[in-house]
Amino acid sequence: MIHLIGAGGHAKVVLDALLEGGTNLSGVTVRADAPAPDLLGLPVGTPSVAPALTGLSCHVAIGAAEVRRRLYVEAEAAGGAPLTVIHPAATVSRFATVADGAFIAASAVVGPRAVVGRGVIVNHGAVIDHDCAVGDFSHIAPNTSLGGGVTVGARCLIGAGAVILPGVAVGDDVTIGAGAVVTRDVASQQTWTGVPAAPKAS
Ligand code: JB2
Repeated sequence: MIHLIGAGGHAKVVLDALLEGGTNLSGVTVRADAPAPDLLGLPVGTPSVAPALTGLSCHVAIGAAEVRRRLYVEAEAAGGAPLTVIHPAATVSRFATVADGAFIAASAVVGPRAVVGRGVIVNHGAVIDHDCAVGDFSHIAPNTSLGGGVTVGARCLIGAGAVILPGVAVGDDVTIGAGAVVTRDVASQQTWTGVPAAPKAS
């Protein structure tokens, strides 16, 4: 039995991956104040308080890192077990490590000795090359490319189409703009954009 938490855009992508993998869902929770969701035409429950989740595998399908982190904490407190979801059309090396609650989308590639942290999103077409490490609750957006040995900290957003050159280290809580090319290390809590990427002027 699987319990999906969230019913927005990202939930559709995760649900699609689950269904492609032959999974049946036990339920979907959304915020009580959320508008009626269109979740691929499936019925969606709307409990305002998390139901008892004992014995259920749970996946938090929400893009915002802090919300995703918090809801995993709540789900585990309610007895749920974080579930990793990997689309059957993703390519994940048998020598890679993917932690609990992560999501790997269709056409993503995770190379050998790469480590994908808890609750990470590796979105469509993203490439995580060999020996990379992606920290907990980060989001690697569609069509990004992380060269070999790249490290990305926790709760980062690596924007769509960004490229991070091999061996570069990115800190925690970093945002990299879409299409940026990161050629050198990025300290925590910074936003970098452009080609080559540089700190965004505030
Ligand atoms: O506290 C919460 C909560 N906050 C938001 N509790 C619960 N149970 N659910 C919460 N949500 C739910 O997250 C909302 O009710 C809604 O179902 C969902 C957010 O949907 P939205 O479509 O706004 O965002 P998303 O996180 O599904 O997708 C974003 O991130 C993806 C990675 C979008 O930017 C997508 O385009 C992107 N691909």
